[in-house]
Amino acid sequence: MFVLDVSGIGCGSCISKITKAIHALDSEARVLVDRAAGKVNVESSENPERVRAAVETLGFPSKISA
Ligand SMILES: [Cu+2]
Repeated sequence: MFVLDVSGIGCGSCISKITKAIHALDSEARVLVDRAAGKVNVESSENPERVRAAVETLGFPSKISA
């Protein structure tokens, strides 16, 4: 599992966009978005950097949480 710090998650629609983008990379991924904390927990064998880039492409500045 890895965690992304994601800015600008404003509403449920943002959450579903982010979730869909991650599922496009790995349909089996488990995605848990904590909107208040700006954290996206991802359980996936996909490369974290690829997932981060996919989320950022949607317009949400993202970094891999240390
Ligand atoms: Cu939104």
